[in-house]
Amino acid sequence: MYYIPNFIDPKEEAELLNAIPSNRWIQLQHRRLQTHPSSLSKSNTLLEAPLPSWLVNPVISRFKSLGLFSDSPHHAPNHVLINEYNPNEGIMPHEDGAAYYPIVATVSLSSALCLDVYEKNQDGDQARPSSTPKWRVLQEPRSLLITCGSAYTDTLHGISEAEVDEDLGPDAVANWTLLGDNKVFVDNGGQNVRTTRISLTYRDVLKVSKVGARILGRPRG
Ligand SMILES: O=C(O)CCC(=O)C(=O)O
Repeated sequence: MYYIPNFIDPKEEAELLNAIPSNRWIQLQHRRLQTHPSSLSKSNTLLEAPLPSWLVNPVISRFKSLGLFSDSPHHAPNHVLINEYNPNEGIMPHEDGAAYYPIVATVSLSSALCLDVYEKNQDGDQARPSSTPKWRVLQEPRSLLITCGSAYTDTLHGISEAEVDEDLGPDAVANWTLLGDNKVFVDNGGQNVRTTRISLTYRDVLKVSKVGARILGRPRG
């Protein structure tokens, strides 16, 4: 995993938050989700369509200058999941799976929280919700977290349903020395009081169907 604080600036963060359409949310049990440009089919196939421009600039342009996704099949993300978590909401430990090339780039907006990372256990791949994460990654607003390689294939990740992330410090947070401002958490007694956080997770879906383009391109008569 790689962590880059202040990947976007506060103005870019505000523009992204403004651009997220209010009518695309799907309410799940413990978070809200939207999928761009569309959801995958049952066979994990994406119908080819461009991402909206507000998801491309400035984020994907900046990925390109860092060489991110340069090895992936489409050389750029083609799919973005947007998750919104209120305090006390989270996501169960899971892996992102084989639909995607093994790299996910996550831009965090609005609030900090900890991502819990679990090693897959030997008899199966499910972490028990009660098990202790092997690593905690503190994601500040405007940061970028890149998960790739064995971090993608050999671990699970989740977010606890907490109002406050506790015990934050150099021993407990894997990216402590990389944070943009770890003093904020020191000054707050090692706590992060969560507000609503939105994450943009950029991915490259392996299977893309060009059916839409072919129908439009079919000659008449
Ligand atoms: O919000 C996050 O940072 C994690 C999202 C996630 O795990 C997922 O969309 O699969």
